[in-house]
Amino acid sequence: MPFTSLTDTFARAMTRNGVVSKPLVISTWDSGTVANEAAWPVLQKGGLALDAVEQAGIAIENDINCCVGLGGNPDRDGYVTLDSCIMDDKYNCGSVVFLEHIKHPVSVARKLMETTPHVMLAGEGALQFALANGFKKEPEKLSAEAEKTYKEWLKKSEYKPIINIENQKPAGKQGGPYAPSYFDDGTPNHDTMGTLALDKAGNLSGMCTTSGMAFKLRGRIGDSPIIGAGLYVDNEVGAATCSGQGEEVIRTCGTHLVVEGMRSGLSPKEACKRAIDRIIKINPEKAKTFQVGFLAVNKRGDVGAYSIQKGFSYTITQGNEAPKVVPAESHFA
Ligand code: SD4
Repeated sequence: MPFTSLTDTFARAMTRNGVVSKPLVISTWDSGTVANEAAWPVLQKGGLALDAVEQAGIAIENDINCCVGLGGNPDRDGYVTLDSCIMDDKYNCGSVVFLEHIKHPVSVARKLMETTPHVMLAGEGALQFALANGFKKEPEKLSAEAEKTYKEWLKKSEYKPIINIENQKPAGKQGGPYAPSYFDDGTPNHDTMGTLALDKAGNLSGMCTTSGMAFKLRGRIGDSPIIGAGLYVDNEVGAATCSGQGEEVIRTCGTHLVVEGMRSGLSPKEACKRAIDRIIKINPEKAKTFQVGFLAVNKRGDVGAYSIQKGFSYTITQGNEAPKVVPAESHFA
């Protein structure tokens, strides 16, 4: 093995303070514990980062929560539509958007990545692909939690279907009548799961899975299934994922920006901060009304996060430690 490659391998295996930091897995939010617990056994056994992140996605899609999987909140017409993507250490990626009736969109995204030349499938075609590949069609039924939240939303939002929708103006803190940034009780309208893993061999992979913003306009796609927006993995440099208001992430190619920041020498946290600063700079007033949080890891296993508003967190699992929830620093206190 040539000297440079040995040095490189050595450098990649160590963090700055000399502690080996792989394998590791990080996921958005404190609900990342569920994801990490599913990913960790794969990594511990020396398995692939790709397998680990898929397991993370499956676990959270099985969970009933507001914002991921068929148990999540519906769009404004009452249908749950799912978005997910996955990316490995060789720039292979797969994505499904506006997928209905399928429990594990992350696995459909992986199937697409591994068995076709394509990167993205939408709606009816994505469903058709899933069914053709043995995924089961689940019945159209809201989880009890989602049904309750939806009924509540219908009452308070004085739902009026599709009348001059383009003319509707953002409404105060809600940031728009279709997909509120915050619910009336103050809880944020997001909890997308993004997971990044660095395996024993030093390779990175990531996935992102969501039911998107609750009560979104039917057919609306967020950042989560878009490569370079909700997820990006460059095995030479690092990987990033995010959660929050997808439109703001799409217009800045958020996670690609974070990874390029790391390529130019920034730490994961600095790179996340720079991407957040970019979003805020576009419209500092508007930035007060929504949340975006980035999460990143570099090839050495250094981890960092940064968000616009307080409250974003991530879960990290490494070594023999139990999953640890870490609050991210934010622009606004
Ligand atoms: C979206 N980014 O659809 C997603 C929502 C989200 O945590 O992050 N939820 O825009």
